[in-house]
Amino acid sequence: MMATERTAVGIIGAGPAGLMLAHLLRLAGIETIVLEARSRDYCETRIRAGLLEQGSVDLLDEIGGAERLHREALVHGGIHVRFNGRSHHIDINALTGRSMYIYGQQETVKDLIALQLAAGGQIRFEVSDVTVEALDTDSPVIRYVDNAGNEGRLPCDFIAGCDGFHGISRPSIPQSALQTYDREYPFAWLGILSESPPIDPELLYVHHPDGFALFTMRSNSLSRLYLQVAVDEDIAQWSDDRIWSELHHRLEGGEAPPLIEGPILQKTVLPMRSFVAAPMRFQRLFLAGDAAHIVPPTGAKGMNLALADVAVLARAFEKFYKSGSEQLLDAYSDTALRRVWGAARFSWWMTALTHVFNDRLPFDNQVQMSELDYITSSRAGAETLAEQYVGLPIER
Ligand code: FAS
Ligand code: PHB
Repeated sequence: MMATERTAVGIIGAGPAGLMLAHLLRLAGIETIVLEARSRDYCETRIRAGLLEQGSVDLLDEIGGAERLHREALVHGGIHVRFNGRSHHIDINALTGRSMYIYGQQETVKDLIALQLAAGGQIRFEVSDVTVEALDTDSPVIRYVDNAGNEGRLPCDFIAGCDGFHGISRPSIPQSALQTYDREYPFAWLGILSESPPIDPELLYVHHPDGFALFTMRSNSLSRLYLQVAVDEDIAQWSDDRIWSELHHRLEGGEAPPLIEGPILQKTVLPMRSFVAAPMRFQRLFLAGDAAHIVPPTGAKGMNLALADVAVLARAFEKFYKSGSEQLLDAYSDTALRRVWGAARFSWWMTALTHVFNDRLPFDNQVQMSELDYITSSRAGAETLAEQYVGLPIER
């Protein structure tokens, strides 16, 4: 039986973008319904990003969603950058007055879901066959099948496509109306989650002749480690012993603290890509987060960009519902894309700075080493990295 209801903003996707948007709009008195393909449990346990910029934490504070974060997150003031067998500390807090927060993306998602449901928000999990239509009218519609197999038809004033890179929102926009910018990298990341204590209180980014490596963490007993591997690497070829021996090989040496091993709880190969779709709006459909852009995780920008997009979008909806003005809605795409390109450039730059490219000229490799030397020995160089890494304030 077809259920018909209506809401102001129909949101597709209960990731960081969709959930933050739903709550920002709730606080502005604007109704939403969130439609999510996966189960609540899946969304709350999916391992992804782990580093929050200061601006993202400020946003979570603003909506009253950071109480647990402030109890459990690890607050970082800097990072280590290692090359030619030597580590260099970049004191980001001293250079910018701002900090980073280590807090698993699934924890942020868990907090946002709890916040939204506690406030009476509507999140429909395990929906399927989601499609959008009538985007050129003032009553666009989301069609879907709910988790009991009932067809649903949801007319709304606006649709927010927060359904990630593989969602249905972006592909619903005619190709003629969308410009896409794409860059694939000739390598991937092998990432593990291990039950082992961090070897240092802060992150360690390593340029090694055999490939990039990153040491990060989720807590004082859970570490997250990444290795640069071939673009088509087969995880089945990587036993836990092989992973640990390669991590020892790239992360240790000189004054670096010894790596502490532990049971590997999860291991995956992550593709590396930069992708931007513009504009981030088509008629009454607005894209936010990974639905519109992907950055390589080297700069830890993915989740933070998703949150920044919806901070801008929420302000635009608020102005529309308060004053009828579409000025900020019309400006949304340009405003969001300015930050998106900044983060896309920084993420590409951090990747080019720290990874091994087999097709590079020896001259280029020397330039890379000189750039590593510059950002770790010049205050201006370190400051450039620091202000982008900790995240520029969200303009909205
Ligand atoms: P999300 O992808 O998080 O959320 C989209 C939601 O939409 C999902 O819940 C999905 O189930 C739902 N959805 C999809 N299609 C749908 C449909 N048709 N109907 C209804 N719902 C639908 N960034 C880092 O900085 N560090 C990392 O280590 C890191 N690791 C990552 C690992 C992986 C495997 C991936 C994919 C990304 C990773 N990222 C990482 C980037 C990540 O953090 C994203 O930028 C972030 O999840 C983007 O948030 P959203 O835009 O909300 O999209
Ligand atoms: C992570 O903690 O998963 C992480 C942190 C920083 C990065 C990438 C990933 O640059």
